[in-house]
Amino acid sequence: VLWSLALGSLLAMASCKESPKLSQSGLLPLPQEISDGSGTYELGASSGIKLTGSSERLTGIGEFLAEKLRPATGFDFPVSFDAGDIELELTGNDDSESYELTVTADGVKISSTGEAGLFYGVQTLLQILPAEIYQANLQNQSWMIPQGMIKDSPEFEYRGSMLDVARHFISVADVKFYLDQMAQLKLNYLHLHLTDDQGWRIEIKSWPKLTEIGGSTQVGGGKGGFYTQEDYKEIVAYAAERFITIVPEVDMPGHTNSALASYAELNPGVNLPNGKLDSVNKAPLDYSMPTRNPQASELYTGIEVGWSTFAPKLELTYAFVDSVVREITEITPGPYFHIGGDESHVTEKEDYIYFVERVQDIVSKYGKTSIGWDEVATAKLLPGNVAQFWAKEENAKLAKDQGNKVLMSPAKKIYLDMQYDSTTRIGLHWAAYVELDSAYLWEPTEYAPGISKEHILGIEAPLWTETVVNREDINYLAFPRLAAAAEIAWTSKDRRNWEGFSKRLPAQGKRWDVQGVGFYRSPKVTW
Ligand code: TNX
Repeated sequence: VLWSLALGSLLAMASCKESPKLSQSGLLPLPQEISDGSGTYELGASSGIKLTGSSERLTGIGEFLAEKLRPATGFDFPVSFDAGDIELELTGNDDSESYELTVTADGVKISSTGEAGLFYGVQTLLQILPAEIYQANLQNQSWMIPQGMIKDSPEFEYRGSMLDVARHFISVADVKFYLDQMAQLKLNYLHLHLTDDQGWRIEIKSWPKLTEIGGSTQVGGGKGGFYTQEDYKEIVAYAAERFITIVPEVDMPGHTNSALASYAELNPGVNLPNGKLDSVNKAPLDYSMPTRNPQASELYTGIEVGWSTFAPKLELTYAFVDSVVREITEITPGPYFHIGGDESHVTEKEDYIYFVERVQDIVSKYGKTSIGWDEVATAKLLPGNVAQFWAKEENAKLAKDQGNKVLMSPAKKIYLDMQYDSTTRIGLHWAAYVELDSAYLWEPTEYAPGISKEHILGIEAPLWTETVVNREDINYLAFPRLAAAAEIAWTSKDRRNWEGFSKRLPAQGKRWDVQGVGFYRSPKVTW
């Protein structure tokens, strides 16, 4: 009896090893429900993708999946409405992000009432395949998928990240690479911080010197760069294929030296040679055109913040902002335009409020909703506008009290440019050292007093780039912490725990390795 018991458990262990379980696929973010079946389904040379339903993008989602599956497997994966063992079934035509994924002995079925939901089901399917599915060339192996069922839906509607392309310019190719990684983590907003003291990175046809001059350098004095409007459209389209919406930011009235260096006439007329505004600027200035003798400020390649400002009393400032907002919103299909508003330390408080309110009106005139860093909540926000909490709890509260929503980006938890510890080769630590467990162990609905689920639009993980020079640097700071942010944004609170997350990460680490994402191997995880 003993002998047969031992044999039984040996066999069980062996079969367990042979047949992977859905619940052990290392899914990130963790789905709402996973039920394991027994056995697997294997993809083969005759596999194909069957579409059911009708919508504009259904074929595109099928082709997206096929393109992901073809290189490593070498199979054809025809996409059709006739036949195929991987079925993508669209049962409605709404904007649902929920999906169900079922794997049986006969194949795989993903269904959703919305295109976005189908897309997220596709991302989950890729994660339950062996990590080598992400290889760009033919792999000689079998493609087993564990049987079972997943039901999934996101906790927050806004699940984002931000790239600061101003401090160091980030190429279109690197932005696309980042978008691919975001899509795998079911993130749906990429905020591009397009302008700052050190650089102006988006072509504005009616103010061409912004990029000619303002785009010509970056932190450390390198050559900088900028996106033409065509480049930007390419990023928007690439993101949209991945159900990611671009949120463009023009940071103002502070963080504007690159514009002030490009156009003398935007300056109030009092400058010091180092580009910093004189303290005289703190007293109300007479900006009347004939007497002022504005000079362009100097380009800036350092990393200090809070010393530049647009001239809020100057009417030309608003003509300028109007052109910039018009040109950018014309090529931005998403609902949001980010107006910055942070660290305007040399703008008079009443001028700041006047400026923010006027700029909100301009954004609204062009049909977009403003997002601003939390300081904007000291002004009167238009209904529906969003305050992005990064530092000041009282500002988050001001937004809430006005009936506006908060986007949660607490620097101490979710700033991807914070160093992991004192030995991290790049990054800053003004907010905190943020190890992976710290990045994971916080609860957005309990973080800022008085701000609960109904006040929160979502979560965003910003990557500031004062110390970030290339793709390798981006990857090192963003991963694995972006996965922590994604799980906090997607997975409900009761399903989240550090132990589960850290046990699922090695599988994700393998996916990153296969794709050349040189992530930080946090000592908190047994990779
Ligand atoms: C603060 S966070 C800033 C940025 C810096 C960042 C560095 C925020 C709204 N402003 O200008 O790049 O710290 O961590």
